[in-house]
Amino acid sequence: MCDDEKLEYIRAVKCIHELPPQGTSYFGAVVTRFEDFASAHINASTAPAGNPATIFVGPGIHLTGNFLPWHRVILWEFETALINECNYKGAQPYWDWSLDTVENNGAFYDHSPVFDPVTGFGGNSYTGSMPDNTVGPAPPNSTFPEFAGNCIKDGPFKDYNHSVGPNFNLQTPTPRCIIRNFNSTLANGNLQWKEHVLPVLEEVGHYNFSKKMSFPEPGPPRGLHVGGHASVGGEMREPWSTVVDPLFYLHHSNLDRIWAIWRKCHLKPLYRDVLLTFYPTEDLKPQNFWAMDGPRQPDGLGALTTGPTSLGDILDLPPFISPSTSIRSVMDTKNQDGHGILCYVYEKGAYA
Ligand SMILES: [Cu+2]
Repeated sequence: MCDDEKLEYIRAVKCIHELPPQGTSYFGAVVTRFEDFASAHINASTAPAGNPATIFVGPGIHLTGNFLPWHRVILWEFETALINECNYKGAQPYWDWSLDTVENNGAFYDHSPVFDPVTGFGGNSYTGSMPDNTVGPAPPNSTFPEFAGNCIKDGPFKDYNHSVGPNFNLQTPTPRCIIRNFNSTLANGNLQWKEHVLPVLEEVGHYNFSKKMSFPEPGPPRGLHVGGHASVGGEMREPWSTVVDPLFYLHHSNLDRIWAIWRKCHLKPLYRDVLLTFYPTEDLKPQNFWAMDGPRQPDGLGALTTGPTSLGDILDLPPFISPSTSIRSVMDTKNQDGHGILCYVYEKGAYA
């Protein structure tokens, strides 16, 4: 993107921060239109069982078959709102964080152009990074701790307050700044193209692909999804209220782009027909390839919902965002089969 395009996107994101919310009758904590979208993510992520904050309890959107489709639809609706409500003239940008890792001629994550104070989203916390072992205690009813970080030091969102969150709070306005806590070690250890993205693209079967991208294995933050969140740190590391940092949309657009690249590579028409006819292994069964098998267990909390996820499954969205829609409707970004709601493609990046 050239600087004019970056500034136009930032203008639109600031604009949507300044519009009034539409979701207050559902979620008492939202105070801006931007937070309407944040509340949709918090809500769909589901709170622990019994938490009254969750009104539209869905099957959860992390560690699940609907992980990539749900995040795709919220990106689409966010972009649509920027265009319709803030007269945005561009497209939703993605952040190829691999360009900010050592792989790219020794690039240093903290100096990413994405963090530029004028043409980007501002940088680290005003106190710099602090060790992750300073994270605070887990909030009530949650197994996730409050993560370390301080208010961002500069950039267009430095003085913005958010009222939804932390974590799954949707009803009590809790004004606070965006906190960050950069971790370049995590970026270099999770976000390089050749070492980390390519092996994910080589996975066969949607379930394996999605799992490897999102939560490859237990232990410290790792993988493209969690690694990308945790490298920014602070609020971005919160499973629920991560969306109050606008970087959420850039990070998830890149994951969505990698999904689109994966589909392009693995869904060549002939190859697809062969798969659908023979599917010799579990991974290649049509339901795995198309429809994302696997358990749905919201954020590792609550009751286990068993798969398989199907193309007909509904992606929950609150009515002040858009009508809920099916996974089928977001599988093809170009809607070539006519079942869809999307119309976009990703511009070619440095590697793919
Ligand atoms: Cu999410």
